[in-house]
Amino acid sequence: MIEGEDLKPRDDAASLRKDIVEKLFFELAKFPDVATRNDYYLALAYAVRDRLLFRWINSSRTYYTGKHRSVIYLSAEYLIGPQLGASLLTLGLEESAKAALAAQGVDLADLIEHEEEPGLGNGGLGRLAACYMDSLATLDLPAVGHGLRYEFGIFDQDIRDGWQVERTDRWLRRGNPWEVRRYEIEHTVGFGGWVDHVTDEHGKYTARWIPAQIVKGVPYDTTVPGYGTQTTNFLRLWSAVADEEFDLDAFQVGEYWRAVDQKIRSENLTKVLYPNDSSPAGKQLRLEQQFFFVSCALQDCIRLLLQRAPIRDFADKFAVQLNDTHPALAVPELMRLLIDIHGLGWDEAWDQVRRCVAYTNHTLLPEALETWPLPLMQRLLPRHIEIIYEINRRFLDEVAVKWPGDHERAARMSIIGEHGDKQVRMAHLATVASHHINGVAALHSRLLKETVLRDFAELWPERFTNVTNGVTPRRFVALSNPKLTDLITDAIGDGWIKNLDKLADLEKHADDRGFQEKWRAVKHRNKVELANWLDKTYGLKFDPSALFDAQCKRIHEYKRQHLNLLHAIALFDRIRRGEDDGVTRTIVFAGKAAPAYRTAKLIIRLAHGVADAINADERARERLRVVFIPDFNVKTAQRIYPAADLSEQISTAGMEASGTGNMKFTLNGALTIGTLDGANVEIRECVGAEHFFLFGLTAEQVTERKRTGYRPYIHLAEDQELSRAIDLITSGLFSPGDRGLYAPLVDNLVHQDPFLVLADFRSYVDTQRDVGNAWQAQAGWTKSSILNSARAGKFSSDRSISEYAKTIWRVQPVKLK
Ligand code: NBG
Repeated sequence: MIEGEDLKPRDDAASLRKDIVEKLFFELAKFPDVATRNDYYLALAYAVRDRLLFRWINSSRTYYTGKHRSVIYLSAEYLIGPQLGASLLTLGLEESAKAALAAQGVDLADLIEHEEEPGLGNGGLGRLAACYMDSLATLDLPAVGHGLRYEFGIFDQDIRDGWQVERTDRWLRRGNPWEVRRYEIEHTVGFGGWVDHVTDEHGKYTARWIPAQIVKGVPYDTTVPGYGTQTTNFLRLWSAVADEEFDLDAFQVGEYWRAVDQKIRSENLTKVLYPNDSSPAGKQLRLEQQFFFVSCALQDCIRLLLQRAPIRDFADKFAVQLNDTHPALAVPELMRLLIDIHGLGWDEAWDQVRRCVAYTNHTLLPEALETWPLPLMQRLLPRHIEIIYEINRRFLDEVAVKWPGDHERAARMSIIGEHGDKQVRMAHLATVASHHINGVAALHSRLLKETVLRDFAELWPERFTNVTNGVTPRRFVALSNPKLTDLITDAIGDGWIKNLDKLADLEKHADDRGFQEKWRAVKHRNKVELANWLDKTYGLKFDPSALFDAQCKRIHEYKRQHLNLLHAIALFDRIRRGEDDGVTRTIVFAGKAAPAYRTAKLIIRLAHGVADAINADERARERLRVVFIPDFNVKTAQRIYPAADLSEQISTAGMEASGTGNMKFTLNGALTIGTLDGANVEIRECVGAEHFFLFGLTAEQVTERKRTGYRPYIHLAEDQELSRAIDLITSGLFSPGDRGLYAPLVDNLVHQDPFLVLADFRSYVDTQRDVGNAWQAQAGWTKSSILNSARAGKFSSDRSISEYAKTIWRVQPVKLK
């Protein structure tokens, strides 16, 4: 008999080389002499995948017989990044792979570079989901991430004449070697139609939903290996295909086109990711996507559960986490499945939901809180809307008991919003159903309780908690910053990769001149590499000895890239006026704008305008550069963090829920200039106020300014440097031939300034002067840089996931057999 162990792939270079050539032959039908770079990439990826599958099968076998509870992570987005390098790191295969390929005359680095990442997310929220999957596996926690397999992920960003231009992301065009399609699993998902209410011969009332349209969901699985453990979990992404049985009637009456049209429409469901960052699109297709994937996920959980346990064990077996409100339809869908399909009564079903569902909120911005028009939801999900109404009725009874006669409060709390057109408020639905509701940083969780969910926090204070975000040190240090990794590991051993608090051992080296020297050399080398890559790829130039000042994130007014630009313009203006503080700076931007977000796109245009004007000025360009790196994604992010000296975290206080880029920069030794917003607050607490450049109004002061009537133009009168910067924009210096180009941006700043850019300008620019001074005292700067890394242990996603596991999910690690 063949046993699993007999199949175990061997990891030495010779075995791996044989496997690669075998994959070339038998998967790709190529012999080495004619194999392209993509062929070699795929062959290596398949060989690596075999090793991942081997681990995965062992995990699945353990889970299959176990009695543990698993995490079901529901997220509409996962930004997992390129897989090859990360898999080699986890499997400890880098050296063998390098040698195996070298023997074939192929360069590993070239194949890693070749890989195109699946951009199945917009930004922080999707990347957080990916970091969490990594930590779940690393901590041996059984978990499945469910999501959508978009055929086109987030658009690729080109820059033409300084403008963002979007290109479709055809990430699947060269094949995706990392996924496994599961042909044996499929679930049907209904839309539209009507509901029959029947009372059977035993007097039992039942509802039966007769959908008008049926779509099939099929899963594609991607392994998620844990680091330093054999545990391997998986991500299950659902893809929509047409339901043949349904199409058949149309065929029978000869309506070929109707049948085909139906098929095309079904398959459109998972075609494309909505490219909005923290602001919902309100489109029917988006609602369909949300329902589609949670329905598939829950049906899949029930399928697995019923193989071994009765339906009543659902909540004991699964902890269902809603990553923002995008998967909130899981609440009525689970109710429907339990009641209509599996015969539970309302109370029993609600008890199951309440014991397994928890909700993470990721934003306070009112415009970003999801609501769906009631008529749309009624038409698309007639049974679910009945269930939502019943949940709401019972919930409002509870509110009336606590606050009798307080109709205003009841209206505020209702799941159905009655202002103007009726809406379903997804955050309320998620909150009412969840045993825990958490924000993503201490400040955010506090503001959540004080503002958007205040009434709920008064009703159920015990349900509210905080879990500050974290990032995986595997991808964002060990993989992306190998030189720093070696330096740290030489100094303190490699335990920090799995236990990031161990970075604290670096503190004792912070004053050591020799260590500082090496630390600085690593940063410098990383900058040189980035500079070479930028020059080669985009012809963009910067001086690696300059202070590398970086703001990399989605472009949004609340994140205030335009505040950063006003500073750049002020520096340019100073240089032109003959003031020189002796600091050479490169100010780097990277990030995508939502395609319909005009102001964000104009900010990108301004960044290019400023960059061009500086470049054209011989004196200025020696001191100052503005560089916009196109197409920010996980792959480019991995190049930027290791090279950064200064991390820009300058959102209006109270607006950024947490931020996670801030953590990635800190871990890689960048110092932060930032407001007291999101996780910046905790980063500053950890690294120490003297190693953090704080500026700006606090969240409370921001609220107060707005309450008392904020008038931005008074700052123009008070601050000459500010008014000159604004004048330079309107002068046309940054838009030759079109003076009015930035008028919408400038008018908005001067007259409305909803994000208090002008109010924070002086404080920001003065603090940037402190940055410049600190930079010139190299030893002090390097010491701060070391301490930033050393004290950032808290920001590991392993810490976040341990907190979720203990306080929210009540799940235990499972050791593999
Ligand atoms: C984003 C916040 C970030 C936060 C990430 C991850 C949404 C809705 N929110 O501040 O803007 O870091 O979520 O929690 O995308």
